[in-house]
Amino acid sequence: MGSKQPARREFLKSGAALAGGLTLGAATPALGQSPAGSQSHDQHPAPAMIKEGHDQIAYGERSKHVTSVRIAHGGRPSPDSWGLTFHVAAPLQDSVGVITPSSLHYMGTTRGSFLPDIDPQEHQLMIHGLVDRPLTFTVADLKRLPSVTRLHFIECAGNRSSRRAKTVQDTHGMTSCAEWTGVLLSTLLRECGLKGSATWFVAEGSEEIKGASSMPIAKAMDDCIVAYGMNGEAVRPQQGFPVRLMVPGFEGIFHTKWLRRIKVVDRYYMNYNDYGHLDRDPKVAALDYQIGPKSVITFPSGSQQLPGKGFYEISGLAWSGGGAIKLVEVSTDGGKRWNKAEFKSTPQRMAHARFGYMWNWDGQPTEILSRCTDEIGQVQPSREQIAKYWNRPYDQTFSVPGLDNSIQPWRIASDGSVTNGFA
Ligand SMILES: Nc1nc2c(c(=O)[nH]1)N[C@H]1C(S)=C(S)[C@@H](COP(=O)(O)O)O[C@H]1N2
Ligand SMILES: [Mo]
Repeated sequence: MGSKQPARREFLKSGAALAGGLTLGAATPALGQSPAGSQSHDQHPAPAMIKEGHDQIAYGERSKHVTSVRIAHGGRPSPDSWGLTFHVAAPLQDSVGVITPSSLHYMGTTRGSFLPDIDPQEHQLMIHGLVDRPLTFTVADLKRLPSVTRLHFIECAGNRSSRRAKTVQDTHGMTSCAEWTGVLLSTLLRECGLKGSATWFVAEGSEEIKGASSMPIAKAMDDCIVAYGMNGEAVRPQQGFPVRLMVPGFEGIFHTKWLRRIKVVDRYYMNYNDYGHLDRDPKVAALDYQIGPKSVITFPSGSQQLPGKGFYEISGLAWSGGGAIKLVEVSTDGGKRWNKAEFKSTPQRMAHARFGYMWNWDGQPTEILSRCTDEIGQVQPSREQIAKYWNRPYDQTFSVPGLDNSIQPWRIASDGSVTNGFA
């Protein structure tokens, strides 16, 4: 804890610090504490009952009072009038903890796609090319092999803030984090036996567009997962059922969904997806695939409303392709002073980390920001720093070249309304 941060107990002791509406005096006794049982029932009539049909008993649904949904990203409707699905962003403003529910996980498609409807009994993954033994694996084969379960984020390279964006869903919703289960790709490649000349591999999906990408073989042998499980169940169709590749920390496009083929090769192959990286030197391109250290405050964030001055827990997410998040700092005065935030659970490597910072808002207009540092010491930059790095003039119209991991400011007005600090 930074020494400047008032102890939480101070907030809780002082009724004056409580935000409007949160008044301890109005608290009523909990059930069972009331001396006269019947009286307390009158005060607190039992809630109406949810009438659940067979379907909802067999497979649960969320409360009708919880309405947060994904939205089309980048102004393109999804599905469009031909039924093609495009990018949809996760509602980070309503997120708690670090796991994105599967039904709210962002979805990325490189050029719009129809979701392939794959029968897992029929599906096969082929590994061939520069290997001693080309092999095919059914989903059942994969499930017989030793598995790993790891928390990992995915983030689309198109996840960027702009002055036009209103909410954190617009600015940062193209990232999500889930618990993935599957077989390490290194396990499969060892079964096949890599030839000495193997330096790259190409992963290919099953749909028309294929979603093929070239990646360094070192990454394959390090921590890639051929995943069949997501958040305790089978990977969802939108996320690549029955198997998808997880390439922890790399740009989203490499996480090949509906994975059907891995070809081991001796050079960078130019695929449909790789054309986006044409301007990079293939020898060092792999370094550019990695997501930089990034964080964002999800509460309070754009379009939300603070009811009044008093204490709030500022909450947000931090992640990096470089490993685990080591430090998150929060500023509540537009970046003059930075305070150490607290982690809500142990940060995992290449996974979202949830941070919090207790803030006593004095009701004055201000700007709140977060920045993070990862385990290899990379620090999240501001837009101004990025502009300086690229030798470009900085103003509101500056658009970050490549991946945008810049610090996101949220502006708090005296009426408690929250807006994008870049606007
Ligand atoms: N086969 C295939 N894999 C794919 C894509 C695709 O269109 N086809 N889209 C990629 C892109 S651009 C992203 S950002 C991620 C998104 O993963 P998600 O939809 O599970 O969030 O999947 C990647 N894998
Ligand atoms: Mo993407």
